Amino acid sequence: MLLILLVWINSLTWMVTSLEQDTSGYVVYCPCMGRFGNQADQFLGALAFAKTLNRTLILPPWVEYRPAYRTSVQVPFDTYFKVASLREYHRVITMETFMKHLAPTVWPPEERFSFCPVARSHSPKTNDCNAKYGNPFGPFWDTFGIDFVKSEIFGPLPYDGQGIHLKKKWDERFPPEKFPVLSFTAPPSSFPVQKIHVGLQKYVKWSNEYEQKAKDFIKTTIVERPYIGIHLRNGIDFKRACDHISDAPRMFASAQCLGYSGEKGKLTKDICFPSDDIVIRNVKKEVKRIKAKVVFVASDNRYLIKEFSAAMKKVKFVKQPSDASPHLDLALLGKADHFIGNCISTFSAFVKRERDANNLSTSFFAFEPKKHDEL
Ligand code: GFB
Repeated sequence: MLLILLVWINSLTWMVTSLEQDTSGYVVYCPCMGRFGNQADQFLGALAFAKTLNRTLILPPWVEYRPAYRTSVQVPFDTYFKVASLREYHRVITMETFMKHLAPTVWPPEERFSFCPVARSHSPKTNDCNAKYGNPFGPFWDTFGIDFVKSEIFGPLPYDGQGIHLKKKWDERFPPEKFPVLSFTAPPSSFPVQKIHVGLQKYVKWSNEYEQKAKDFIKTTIVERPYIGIHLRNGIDFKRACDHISDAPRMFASAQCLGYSGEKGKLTKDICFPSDDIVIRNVKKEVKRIKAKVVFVASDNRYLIKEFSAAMKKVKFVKQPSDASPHLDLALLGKADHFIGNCISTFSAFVKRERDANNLSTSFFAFEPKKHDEL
């Protein structure tokens, strides 16, 4: 009873203090580049940036692209992830709460400036961020009825970097009293995620809803352990992207297996787009190694369930029913006893980071890490 009371008082205190204006200011941005894996990569850098500037991060909704919709769909951040876990690292508030309770006083319409490193070209106005030009830019800000009265082109001021110097530079140019909200047209962070920010994944925890969905799926469909989770990224978009590996040896999330300086190996076509044969061989090897009873397959295209079942008769292969939720796939891959991912995919990278934070193992298709004496 006492514990419940304490938790209640704690959350009440949080609500009261977080709904007071943070005089150190806020950072908000549109996750306007890429789909979930890309957005999640950039989120970690943006979280670190807000902490460095000692401004509250306004958690933007996730931007999703659904077949039946003409424009992007904005899904509140806390649909998928717990806000409270992020507060163990830094002050955050959801965009919905900020816009409803704080924006009318902290960020009135006449003070809404958009921030971009350089003017966006191919857009209507020159020397302007054109923050609402195109999809998802316009639909994102329209979700909250936000219009901008002015652009602040902040380049060459960097957003990468750490510590007091970066904060000082930003505070000098954009003091919080005059610019309470820094509102970026795109994430103020690098893509792919920088090495120093990878560990922030430990503050990203699934919402109760997704935690429960994953537990239910494990109980009713996976049933037996150990289970291996695999991510097959084999849609046509990825096949096309993999045709360009020779021009981009550090493509997307490749650092997660090859290392940030390429010190653990070289990018190959097979790592990017492994053949069915390679995939089956790799799964077989891990099934044998951990004596897996079940393999959970997540994919954006081909699941190979028939092929796997023919090659491993005693193992059960399962997937979500059609219209698989990407987030439930991610949560299930994160909870597996072993995970085999696609090294280039940022969707796989989200799983790998979560698993690393929980000391769970990951390997990648067509990739053998160099032994120590080969490095
Ligand atoms: O997340 P994402 O940036 O990962 O984009 P990559 C891939 C999207 O495809 C996901 C869907 O956000 C999902 O919507 N998807 C991929 C999946 N795998 C699965 C899966 O196993 N299950 C379900 N349900 N959905 C790269 C991008 O995608 O693809 C690049 O980083 C580029 O920007 C390239 O677009 C072609 O990193 O895999």
